[in-house]
Amino acid sequence: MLSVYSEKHALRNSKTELSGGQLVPPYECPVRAEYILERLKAEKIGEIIVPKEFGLDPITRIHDKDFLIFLEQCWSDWVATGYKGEAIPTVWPSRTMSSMHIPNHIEGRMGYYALAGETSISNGTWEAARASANVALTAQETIKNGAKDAFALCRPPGHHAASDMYGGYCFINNAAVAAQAFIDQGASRVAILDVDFHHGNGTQDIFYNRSDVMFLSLHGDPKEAFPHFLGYDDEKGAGEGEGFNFNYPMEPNTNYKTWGSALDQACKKITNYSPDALVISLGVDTFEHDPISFFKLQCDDFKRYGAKIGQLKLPTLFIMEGGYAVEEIGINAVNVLQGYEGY
Ligand code: SP5
Ligand code: ZN
Repeated sequence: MLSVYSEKHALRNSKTELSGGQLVPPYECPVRAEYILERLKAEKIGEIIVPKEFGLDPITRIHDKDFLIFLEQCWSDWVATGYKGEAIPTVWPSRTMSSMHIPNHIEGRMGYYALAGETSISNGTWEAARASANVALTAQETIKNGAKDAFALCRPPGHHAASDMYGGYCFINNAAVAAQAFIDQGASRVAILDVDFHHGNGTQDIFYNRSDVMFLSLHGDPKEAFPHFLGYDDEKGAGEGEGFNFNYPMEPNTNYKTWGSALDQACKKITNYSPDALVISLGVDTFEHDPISFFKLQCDDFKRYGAKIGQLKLPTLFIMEGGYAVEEIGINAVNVLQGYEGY
């Protein structure tokens, strides 16, 4: 399988994450991508290419233009105020406040566009996020041109980002941008299967009213896990999109037996939908030793579920999302690809 990787991911190197009331070194750190790259090479998964530049057009098919301008200018606006730390929001348009007006002050703009406060923005964040989207689009293009699958080693991840919201370590929704590219190139139906530990709230939100992109997510129950306010199993889609959104929330300590049968159910939905392409939001934070998650998948389980995805026999685009047990991140991510390929 061909992989796409950009060294520019390393420009996303913020020093702080707000976690448990402390500013800690971010879980979403550059070494994650480097370990995956190393494992791809060690296991000889296939050719590794650099991304092409696709510009902003395919990104604005998914994201609000003013949101993208905000992301681009956030760090310089923040620095211009004289603030010493990295850019984090401190205020939000909470339930009974107005989100009709976008403030001018950077503090207000941060809160307007942020869906969570753990994710600091700093120098290089925008450039890395753009490169990550180009990685996804380059891998997508190889499938459009006839490849049967590809792996986009995206960093930063994307599935929490909505049309005009960032957070959960995500800025541009790489999976949504790639799925939309398939549609814009003539696909009738695309399925996005999100196996990251966290609910793909951004992807769900983006396609919630559409029937041409089915979204299915297996994740930690939002009653207990980030992003806390979306991902319940009664969220089925709306309007045209009703019946095209499926959530499989699972409780703490879920093991592969339970997780794998949720995957089987999701796979049945995908088969019945008969999509032209399948996008996998591939997070490996379901691993038993992940530092911020609570599922109990073991290294070999990643191979097993890769094989199930392979049995769908669809053109398949793997997009890297989360996974924070960095020592094993390469093994677990590449195990999915090897299981998929029938090893
Ligand atoms: C792409 C992705 O996987 N994003 C995940 C973002 C989760 N951010 C908030 C996590 C809060 C977890 N708190 C647990 C702290 C353990 N010390
Ligand atoms: Zn995650």
